[in-house]
Amino acid sequence: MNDLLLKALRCQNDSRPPVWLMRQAGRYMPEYRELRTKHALIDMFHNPELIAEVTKMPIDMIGVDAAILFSDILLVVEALGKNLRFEEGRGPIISDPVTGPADVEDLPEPDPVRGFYGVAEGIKLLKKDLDVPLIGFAGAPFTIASYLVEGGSSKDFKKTRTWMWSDPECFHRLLQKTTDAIIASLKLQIEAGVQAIQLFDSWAHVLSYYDFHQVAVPYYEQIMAEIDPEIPVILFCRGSSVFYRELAALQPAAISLDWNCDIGLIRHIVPDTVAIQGNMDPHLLYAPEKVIRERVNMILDAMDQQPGFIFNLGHGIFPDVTVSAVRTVVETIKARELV
Ligand code: 1CP
Repeated sequence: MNDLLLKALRCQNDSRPPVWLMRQAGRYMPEYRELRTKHALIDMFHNPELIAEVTKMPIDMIGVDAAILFSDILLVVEALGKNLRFEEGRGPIISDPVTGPADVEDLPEPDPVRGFYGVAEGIKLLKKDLDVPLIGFAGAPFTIASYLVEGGSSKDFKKTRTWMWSDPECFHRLLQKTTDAIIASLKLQIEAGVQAIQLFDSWAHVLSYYDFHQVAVPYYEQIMAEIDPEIPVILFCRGSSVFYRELAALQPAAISLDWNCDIGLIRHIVPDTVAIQGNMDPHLLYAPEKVIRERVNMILDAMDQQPGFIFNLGHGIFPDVTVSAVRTVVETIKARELV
């Protein structure tokens, strides 16, 4: 069993750093695209065999040190009784968005099985033959609430921001119901066997510093308090270059940094009981191989001998990068001499 990730999450890794990559299972892989010609995305997220097959793809093909469950942060809206579909070229669509106070009151008690049917079975299948740790995940409340309010992806988050400022009490009730559903979904994944959790606050960077403290931090805290303390939690938010102190103060196992900051400097500021994950610019996967190698090595040099370091990108892999660029990243890390 390759336990580099779990060791690094305890800040006790004494060999080369582990590497996994956000969105490591996805459209940049021809094998994945081939599967997608046969199945609708939403069906794949509920099919245990396909969940296991896609989760394993990057382990076999890229050689990463951890698997992340093939699932989606948006399945949780189904646990809240909402209708979710993914449309080619448009992304996720929630056909019955939350439009006002009455809709918030009408949200049912979360039923994780409604959103995550097939997921626990998929995790159990994976646990039988994975030789790397399996990471489960959820979206953070603000990010999920924004999809519920906007009905899908948004560029300006106008409805979400307007609501947050005009009726904060009701917006917090929505965040609370979302949080309850997220906690239920994480418990389902942990019971089925995931060994670590990452929380994705993909849209946190649209928040002002003040609003981040109002609508993000208290809910991260609640989620962390509710899940099994034995399971390490990685906090990821876009904007972590600015918000890293707030993330580290919650004492998660790790914080995941975006690419706008000096990772070595942040390592010296954040307590050494909190591991650091990151932080290569995902756009560098479009760069020539030589440049990719140089930039990977720069991060490795900055984090040399750090027992709590996990190599990752600052955000997910784009769908149009080449498999060979992704392999170059992993190979460069694995080629580093063991200390
Ligand atoms: O074939 C396709 O078109 C699928 C694209 C795809 C994939 C591969 C979607 C649609 N979801 C996923 C899987 C997925 N989503 C994973 C597991 C795979 C892996 O990481 O290896 C994970 C962790 C996610 C998480 C996710 N989904 C996030 C958070 C991470 C991030 O990138 O910030 C978000 C924001 C989503 C929403 C989502 N899922 C899919 C789309 C098109 C979107 C919308 C993104 C947007 O609003 O811009």
